Amino acid sequence: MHLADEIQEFNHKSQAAHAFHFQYISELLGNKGMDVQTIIEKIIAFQIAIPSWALGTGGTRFGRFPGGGEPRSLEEKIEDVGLLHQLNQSSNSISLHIPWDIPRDPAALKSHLKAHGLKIDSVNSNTFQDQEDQPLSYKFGSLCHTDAAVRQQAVDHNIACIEHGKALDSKVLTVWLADGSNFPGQQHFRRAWQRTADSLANIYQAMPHDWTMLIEYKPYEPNFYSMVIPDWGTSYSLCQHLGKNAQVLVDLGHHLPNTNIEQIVARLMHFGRLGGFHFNGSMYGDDDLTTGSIKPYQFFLIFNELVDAMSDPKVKNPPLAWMIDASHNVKDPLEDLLQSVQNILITYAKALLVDRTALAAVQENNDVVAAEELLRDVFATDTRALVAEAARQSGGAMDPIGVYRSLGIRGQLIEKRGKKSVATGL
Ligand SMILES: [Mn+2]
Repeated sequence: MHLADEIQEFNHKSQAAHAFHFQYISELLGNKGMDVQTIIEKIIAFQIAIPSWALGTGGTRFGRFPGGGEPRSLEEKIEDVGLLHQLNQSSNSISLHIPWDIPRDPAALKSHLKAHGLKIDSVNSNTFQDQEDQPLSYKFGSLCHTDAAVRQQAVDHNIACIEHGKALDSKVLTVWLADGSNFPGQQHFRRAWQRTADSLANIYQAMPHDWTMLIEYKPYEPNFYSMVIPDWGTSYSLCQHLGKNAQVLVDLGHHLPNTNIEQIVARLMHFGRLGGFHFNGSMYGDDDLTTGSIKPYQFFLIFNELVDAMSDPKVKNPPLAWMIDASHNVKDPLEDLLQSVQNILITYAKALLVDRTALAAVQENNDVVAAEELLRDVFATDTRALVAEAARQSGGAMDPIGVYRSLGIRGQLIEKRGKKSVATGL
């Protein structure tokens, strides 16, 4: 039986239970004057890119414990994302990492993508590690390096990424720099910023006019004293230096504990400079845990700001690139991604339920308790039936992980690819 038919059969089996939950939330929202079908259509339209490096089991510097059946090639990575998309109908693109996923035959790859209903999202450059055939080392930085020849090598690599992306119809280059210093005095802060800005300008100029450069920030790791781009302010300053096609990328895990990420998101959208989003879960730092697994309320508050700005016609922020950037070492990577997408959709759905007119009124009146209660009421609303209904209407599985497990898909992948196949990447 084909997977599409299997999905229909599973949906059919749980239809009665689903109808009960869906009826309840439909009445609840209907009584508040909301149109449930409009919300469902927004959930269906929300698509999250899957990074090619999240399809293998992640690890730490201490070890890696792959579960087998990992994709051995870019083609197999596309097959895995195609499988995810078939299950949840919400993962219609794949983000590539160069040089881990250099497309050898773009035409063949494009037809492979099309066959799976997918497209290429962003291309991601890598100047945080040395490649075997690379003449100069990034040990002391790439775009910020003191040696102009190293900077040029890193610029050329980013331009090569743009070329690979053009061949696959991508329109986004994501730049994350590991550049920084490990000890006080090692790096001159102002000169490092200026060299980075000049290098980025050379890449920006090589970018087609309809492309976007996303600049990601991170407070620490792999450098532990200073990072050249540690925070959103530095990313923003570089974007202003470059031009309107440069945007800040917020990665949820790239903040120090207790940072008010929802306020950062609101600020950047107010300035029209939020370009993309990397979803993951974080306890301490860049933990790359499953999205929404640790602080679901904070995640809701972030989505609340995103939806608030997206639904305000006065906000002139471009459409955002949504991507998962996580991979963990104790879960089946495909189950982890299915969980993450479900958590994102459930939280997005909650943010869609906020009565923005009522919230604005209590905010303007300084009614602290009413404002907080309004958000808490929405946060406590169970939106899973809305997400399940969106999946049902778009041909996906109402319970994607249930279907994945019942069909023994990991076992099939191990049989096909072997117990010891390990995906390229982190
Ligand atoms: Mn990221």
